[in-house]
Amino acid sequence: MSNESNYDRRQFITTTAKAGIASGFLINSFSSFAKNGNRIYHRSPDPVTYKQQPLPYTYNALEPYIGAATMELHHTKHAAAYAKNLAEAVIAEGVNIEKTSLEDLLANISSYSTKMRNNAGGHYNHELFWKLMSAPTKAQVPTGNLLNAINKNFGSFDAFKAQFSEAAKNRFGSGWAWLIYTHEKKLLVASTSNQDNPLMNIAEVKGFPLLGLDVWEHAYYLKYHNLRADYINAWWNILNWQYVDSRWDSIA
Ligand code: MN3
Repeated sequence: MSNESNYDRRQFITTTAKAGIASGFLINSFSSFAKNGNRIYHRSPDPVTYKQQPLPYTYNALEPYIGAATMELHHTKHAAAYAKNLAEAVIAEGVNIEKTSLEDLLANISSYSTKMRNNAGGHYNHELFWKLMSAPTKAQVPTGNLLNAINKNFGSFDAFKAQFSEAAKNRFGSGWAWLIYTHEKKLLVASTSNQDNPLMNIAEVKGFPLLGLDVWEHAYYLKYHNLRADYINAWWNILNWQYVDSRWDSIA
């Protein structure tokens, strides 16, 4: 932790330089997750707070790929419920949210109830998900460092996209697909069921989530019905690589 102040300085520069993430997330400089009982610290570029935040764009901003009705329901009903239930669980289970970051709570999720697991995961995942998307005018590929890392880990950008899309398609039932940065400093594609995520100490594959895709039916059913693969294909058009790049640049 000796470089924390250096990191704070770097994070401030990074955060204020990047459009869209300059709105006061400097609450926790570090987040952590556990591996074999050891604390591994990752620099969280943009920690998720316990309270649901407003969408960073209008409901129709992601059209035609995700419709306004889907976004409104998803944010005001589904995601809002996770945030509300998380707030209840935090009180019921005596979590001091001033002292415990959401990422730390996820790293110790096995110590809490199923309600906490489902809703802390649900809240974290959705708050991240909104920021991972933007109107379909932004760059469609990562730049520089992250693109190099993807090429190195997956062979090519297209090979990564194919592997991620397969993971999203093949997740049975409800869940998420992820691109994570592991303790072994590798980029990996993973998927989790329900509202679990790779920050949780119970996750099969653990790591820091660079990006995640919600493949619950509520995320796509109004427009795509049962055609999850069409939703996944469409989603690449609204993935905000600029934001993913900023996450990568802050931890790698
Ligand atoms: Mn959802």
